[in-house]
Amino acid sequence: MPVTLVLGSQWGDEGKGKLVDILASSANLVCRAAGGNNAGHTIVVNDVTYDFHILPSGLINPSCQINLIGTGCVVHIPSFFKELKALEEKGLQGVRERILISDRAHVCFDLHGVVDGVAEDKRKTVEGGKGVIGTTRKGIGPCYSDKVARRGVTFWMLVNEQQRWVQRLRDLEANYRRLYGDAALQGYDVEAEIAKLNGFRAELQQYVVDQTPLLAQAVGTKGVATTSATASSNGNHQPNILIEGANALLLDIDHGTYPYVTSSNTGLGGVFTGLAGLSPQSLSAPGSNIVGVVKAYTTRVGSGPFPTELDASISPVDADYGERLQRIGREVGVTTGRKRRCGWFDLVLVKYSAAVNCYTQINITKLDVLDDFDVVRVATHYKVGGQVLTSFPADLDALENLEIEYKTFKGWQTKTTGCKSFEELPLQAREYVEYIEREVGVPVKWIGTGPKREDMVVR
Ligand code: 2SA
Ligand code: GDP
Ligand code: MG
Repeated sequence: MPVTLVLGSQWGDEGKGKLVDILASSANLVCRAAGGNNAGHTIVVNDVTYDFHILPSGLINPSCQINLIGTGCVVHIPSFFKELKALEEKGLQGVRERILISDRAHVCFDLHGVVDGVAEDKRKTVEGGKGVIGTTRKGIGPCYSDKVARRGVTFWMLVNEQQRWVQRLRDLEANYRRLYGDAALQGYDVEAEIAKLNGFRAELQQYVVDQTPLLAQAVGTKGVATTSATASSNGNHQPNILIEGANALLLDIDHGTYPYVTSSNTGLGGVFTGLAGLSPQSLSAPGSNIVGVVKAYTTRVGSGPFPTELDASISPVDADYGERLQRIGREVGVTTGRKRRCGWFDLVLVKYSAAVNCYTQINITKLDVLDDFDVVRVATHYKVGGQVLTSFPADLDALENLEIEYKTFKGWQTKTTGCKSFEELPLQAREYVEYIEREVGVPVKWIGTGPKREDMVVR
């Protein structure tokens, strides 16, 4: 059975959620592999806007019987329930019957959120604030740190080992109080958090599953027990599987612009560590694909190097292009409401992303945002000291001080929203897409021309 991975190729917010929603119409198992409610995926269907953070976007589609939050994820439980409720209030049916959480996923506590904020505030006071990461303050970094330090709490522990998880949370609190002092954690009440989570435990029991047999059976791996969850998926024992990437390759803890990254593996590798049971061979099944979602320009929210950023440090004209991308593209964080930084398309970055994530298909998104531009630029090469770099550098100082070569395209200055086929797109827009396709070396299968589900040209 086919497995489709949808991965962010730049710094996030490429429009992964929209593609997942479209592909979910032919999937019955949608999985999140990594991350937490730092992610924000906006989907517009029938003029209703849905925001997803920790829940998989497959929930919009009633045919998606299983929506799994995988082992590689961290879940803030009150936010999980708040998001379920928000979807129900927007009229989605049966969401509680279609959501599962891996028993090995980790619990992201309120404590982690508090500590995330404390750590960010502390970074502001060091080296003139250079170390500020611009996290979402959702506790993602501290939660993954505790997981790696082997003192975190899994969902299995939470629902089965009452005394143990409570003790662990108390130990975590004591640890952070030692590290940051009582004043920093003022206002955090561990007993209140324990009581709140105890209130959720009974309902949580029904969502917590052993993910490995579920996925292994879904992909057809031999020698695993049938689980009631996969057996009941549409009566189909080999469901179409869709993996919803969160964040993006340049935010990957290993392959991104470290330390200005999130704390999980957001790239291809994280799919396999985060979703045990999904064999790499399943990707060679007919119809399987790794789809890179690539915005037609570049955005970044939070700190860190951004070679093609269009801001006042370059020129007022460039700052104006950047401001227009931000405004027309409505580039505002779904989770935090922060304005996203904007810049031209960066081919060096996307080629690097394709090399790491091995895309077999690309979805170019938000092409329509460029519709009114007189020119559109693509960064083709990075240079340091006049020398062209042969790959995306690990050296952040180099990334901050690059000379960049751009190719300039004449803008198409014609509306692309509403175009139903590639041929209907204006000539210059087609040339722009074909150039990216040729240079990245991966076929462009979808082109986004607006936020709505129907604003997608399929080739
Ligand atoms: P964190 O909170 O520890 O994961 O932050 C670390 C860095 O990762 C960035 N990050 C994101 N970048 C883009 N989009 C994200 N989701 C939201 C959205 C962001 C928002 O969809 O708009 O609302 O601000 C996301 N989540 C994390 C973050 O900015 C840090 O640079
Ligand atoms: P994700 O994190 O990759 O799922 O992306 P986000 O949802 O955070 O950000 C993408 C934003 O662009 C959302 O507001 C989408 O509704 C919107 N969007 C997605 N595709 C398109 C497109 O092709 N054109 C336009 N104009 N907006 C789009
Ligand atoms: Mg997003």
